[in-house]
Amino acid sequence: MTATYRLITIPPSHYCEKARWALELAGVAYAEERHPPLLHLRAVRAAGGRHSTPVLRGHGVVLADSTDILEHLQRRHGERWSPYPLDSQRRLEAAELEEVFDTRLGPHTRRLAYFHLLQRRDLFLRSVLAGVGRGERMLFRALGPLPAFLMRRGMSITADGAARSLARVREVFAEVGERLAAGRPYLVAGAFTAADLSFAALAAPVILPQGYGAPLPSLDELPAEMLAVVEELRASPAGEFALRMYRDHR
Ligand SMILES: N[C@@H](CCC(=O)N[C@@H](CS)C(=O)NCC(=O)O)C(=O)O
Repeated sequence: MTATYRLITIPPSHYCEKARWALELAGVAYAEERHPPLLHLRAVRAAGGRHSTPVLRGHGVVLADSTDILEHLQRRHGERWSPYPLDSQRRLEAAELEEVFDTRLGPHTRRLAYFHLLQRRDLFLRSVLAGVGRGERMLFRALGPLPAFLMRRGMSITADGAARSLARVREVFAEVGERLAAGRPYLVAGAFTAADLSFAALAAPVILPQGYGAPLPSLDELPAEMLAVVEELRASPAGEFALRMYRDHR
């Protein structure tokens, strides 16, 4: 297959994972171009994006948001997998849940994970530099503590911020758990949709599932405090659900 799409990413980014996973389910060929945080800006702008990853470019489109990418896949490549149900009520439900996870879950799992990872330079570098080109790898290392400083400032990554984020994550996990309590296998209707994919991908930084599309730390190398969080969330009904989505659909 010829890769006619380019996907600009930050390797461990869970919004990028959302796009990668969807592209793969849709059976669409793409070439991923990985950049570390901050150094991603030049590549994002050159590809026609604003400041964030993922950016998907090709076939005459530039899409700078993960949800826009899923909607595009539905419109143009929906034969193998349809992210949104065809029934309009269910479609709305899936899109609303996706938005909830994009806005109320993603920023908090990210802040929580970075809070712990930034205290372990070895784990942090391995994760953000995975698959990055040699020049940017060297430059990122040469910048020393500056990227971590700017990331902490840009995302308010502090102990208080991480504690608030953990509370937000627990809230969304509880809501998802309640939704699944009726014994339903998926969040909307009887099929795997954008809602399930978004939840699992955006929960991934605190669940650390097998099959994630970029290297994440393994459980046995996590700082004790982060391990406790991951174990708690994995054991919840929503955490078990996210792990199952990875097992069955990734
Ligand atoms: N709503 C966006 C959010 C994407 C996002 O927050 N991406 C992060 C990586 S996890 C990013 O690129 N942050 C760097 C920046 O915004 O400068 C989407 O769904 O694509």
